[in-house]
Amino acid sequence: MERTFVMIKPDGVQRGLIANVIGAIEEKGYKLVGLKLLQLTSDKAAEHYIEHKGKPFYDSLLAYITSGPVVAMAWEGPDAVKGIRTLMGATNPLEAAPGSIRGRYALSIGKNIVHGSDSVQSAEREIGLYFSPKELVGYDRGTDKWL
Ligand code: D4T
Repeated sequence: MERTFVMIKPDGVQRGLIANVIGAIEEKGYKLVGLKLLQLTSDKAAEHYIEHKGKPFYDSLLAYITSGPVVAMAWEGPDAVKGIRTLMGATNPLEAAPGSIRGRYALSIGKNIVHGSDSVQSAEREIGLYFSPKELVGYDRGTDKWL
């Protein structure tokens, strides 16, 4: 069982896609274990995207991700990191599979609706950036045995 971090970025919130993104992940079978709406500060955004510091798109990435509220979430399920990345589609919406979240809703790499952790280590780091342990809620669902 794995946990992963997912963020609905400012364009996803502004375009009214919160329910669609949550629905896509929930319908697939993953379990929501943490959820909050927040406005990122520059410091928090820099911490989140530390691996991209110095890249050509870094400044615009920080401006974009702090441009409005985001939805931060932790999701749980078997192979959740890889499975949810697949559900989101490729980073560049032009290459994202048509039925994926980015394939359905996004047009450009600079406004690609969602973020999902790219490894188990990143997931642990990112969940820790946004949630304290007591804000994560583990629970059983009656449907778990059907997945
Ligand atoms: P995130 O982190 O948003 O889920 O994206 P990915 O994990 O799929 O992709 P990434 O880390 O390589 O990129 C982070 C973020 O930067 C934007 N970006 C990326 C951009 O605006 N221009 C670019 O050339 C790249 C590579 C999009 C996602």
